[in-house]
Amino acid sequence: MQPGFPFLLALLSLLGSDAGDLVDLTPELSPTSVLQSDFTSSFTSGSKSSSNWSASSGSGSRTQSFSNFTGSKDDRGTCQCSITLPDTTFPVERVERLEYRAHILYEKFQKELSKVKEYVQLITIYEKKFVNLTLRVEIMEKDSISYTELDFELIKIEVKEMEKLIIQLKDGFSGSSEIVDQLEVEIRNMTLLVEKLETLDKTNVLAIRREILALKNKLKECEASKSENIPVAPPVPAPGTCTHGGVVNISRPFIVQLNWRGFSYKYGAWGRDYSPENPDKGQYWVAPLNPDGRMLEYYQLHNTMDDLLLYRHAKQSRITYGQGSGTAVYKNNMYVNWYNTGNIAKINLTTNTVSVTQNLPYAAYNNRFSYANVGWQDIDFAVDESGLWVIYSTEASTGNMVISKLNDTTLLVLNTWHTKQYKPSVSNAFMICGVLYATRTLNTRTEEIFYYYDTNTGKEGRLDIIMHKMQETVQSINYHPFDQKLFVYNDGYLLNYDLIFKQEPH
Ligand SMILES: *[C@@H]1O[C@H](CO)[C@@H](O)[C@H](O)[C@H]1NC(C)=O
Ligand SMILES: *[C@@H]1O[C@H](CO)[C@@H](O)[C@H](O)[C@H]1NC(C)=O
Ligand SMILES: *[C@@H]1O[C@H](CO)[C@@H](O)[C@H](O)[C@H]1NC(C)=O
Ligand SMILES: *[C@@H]1O[C@H](CO)[C@@H](O)[C@H](O)[C@H]1NC(C)=O
Ligand SMILES: *[C@@H]1O[C@H](CO)[C@@H](O)[C@H](O)[C@H]1NC(C)=O
Ligand SMILES: *[C@@H]1O[C@H](CO)[C@@H](O)[C@H](O)[C@H]1NC(C)=O
Ligand SMILES: CC(=O)N[C@H]1CO[C@H](CO)[C@@H](O)[C@@H]1O
Repeated sequence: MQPGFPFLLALLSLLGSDAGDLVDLTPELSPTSVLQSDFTSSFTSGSKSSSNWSASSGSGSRTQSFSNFTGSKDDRGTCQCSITLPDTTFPVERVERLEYRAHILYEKFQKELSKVKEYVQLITIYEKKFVNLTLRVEIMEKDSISYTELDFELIKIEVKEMEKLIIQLKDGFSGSSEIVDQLEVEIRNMTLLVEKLETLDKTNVLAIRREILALKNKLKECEASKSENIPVAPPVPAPGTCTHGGVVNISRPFIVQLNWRGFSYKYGAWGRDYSPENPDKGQYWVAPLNPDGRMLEYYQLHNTMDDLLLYRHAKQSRITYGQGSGTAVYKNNMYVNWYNTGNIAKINLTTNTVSVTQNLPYAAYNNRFSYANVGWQDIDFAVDESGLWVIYSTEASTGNMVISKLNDTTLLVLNTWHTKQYKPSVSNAFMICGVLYATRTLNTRTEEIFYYYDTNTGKEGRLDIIMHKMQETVQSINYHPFDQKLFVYNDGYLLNYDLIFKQEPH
């Protein structure tokens, strides 16, 4: 007999259906007193509480105690002892079968026991995991911004796995176990909590994250396709160069400030000196006309844009012969139309003295062919990458725009181009890379760069680039080759525009 049998019995009964083998064993025990006594003897040695087992489980007259025996001494002094057994045939086979069954059951029990140990270990592990999960969920609950969708997904997967394991555990345990049940409830709770957290995502963190991700991907795609299409072209042409296909668009205006003389000085010009030798060192100049809209008398210079913005460190100068707002500055010299004449003058900005005057051949002047809505600008200077230009009209050109390249040292005309664009119907004009661009007024809020003349090719044509403005009238436009900006004097306000050039692969 196995000594662990009674324990096994007790345990198997706990395990429910697995103990079913024992149920049909029980009736076999009671009718056999011998079996009982045999059991009892073994019990007596191992377990005190079972010493009266045989007496209590008796049923009818056949049940007898093993203590019923008689002893005697024969005449030779030999002790004789005889035990009377009520059943004459001892069920050896049954006992052996029982022993075998007990053995099988014991092995089964050992297996179950090791399983239980395994489960206990698993449960410990999952309990730890659970604590970890709970902590994480608590952290997520506290800080609603820091959790991510991935966190949710991971926790969901883990909870799912644990649910599966718990179900397996339950199947393994045929009976019910409190720990397992509790764990199951907790896992259900966890699932609900995670779901609730997701739906409680009031700030739409997840949705926003998804959108950001989508946008990022779009950007990536865009960049990828961009780098496919244009492998080496720089985003903008290098400052001061002409490696582009001309102006294709213009930014909205940046309002720099009101001119230093004030709101009533609606006429004038401003810009930045350009010298190819020091392209980024040019001074900023502001030249408002007198309130008559004709005479240029005072102008100011600033070394930096900051100074200009703060109206500080200004160098103010006075001249007595300037006319109109067609002024330009190139290599530290200011170029103006000499008052009441068709002459042009060059003023050294360091000394504020006239260094050269020249007659501009055949140029119309004194409002003969000025710009639309702007008086006294029959002669308009322009500066681009290649140097100094002058835009005007002649009687011979019947008021159409004439472009001349000037020697900026001598103010002599180097070359002249005749356009088919009537100057008084143009609101203003500027030069970029040898191309004249002309604007016209669409309404009080917009101008249009509508015309170009390319002195490199002699070609002219239409454009339709919309140019927003702040006030009604554009008094002057000057271009700076290094900044690649337009400097616009707009009814007393100083505006800047960024130019967008056509990318030209070479
Ligand atoms: C055993 O049974 C007898 C008779 O039923 C009883 O008097 C006795 O107290 C019992 N002993 C134990 C240890 O239970
Ligand atoms: C939870 O477990 C992970 C590893 O599985 C660990 O990185 C993390 O720090 C744990 N969190 C807590 C709160 O214990
Ligand atoms: C499950 O959640 C309910 C309510 O949310 C709570 O009353 C219960 O104590 C939780 N059970 C466990 C085991 O955490
Ligand atoms: C020009 O630029 C403006 C923004 O400054 C933009 O809204 C417009 O669509 C552009 N036009 C063209 C034809 O690219
Ligand atoms: C301006 O005049 C000053 C003094 O005479 C001279 O040093 C300078 O070179 C002149 N600048 C230009 C651009 O001609
Ligand atoms: C401009 O004139 C000066 C003086 O005559 C001369 O030295 C220079 O080469 C001329 N420049 C051009 C571009 O013709
Ligand atoms: C206590 C008890 O059971 N005594 C029995 C012992 O055996 C004799 C004869 O076999 C019976 O007469 C007694 O009753």
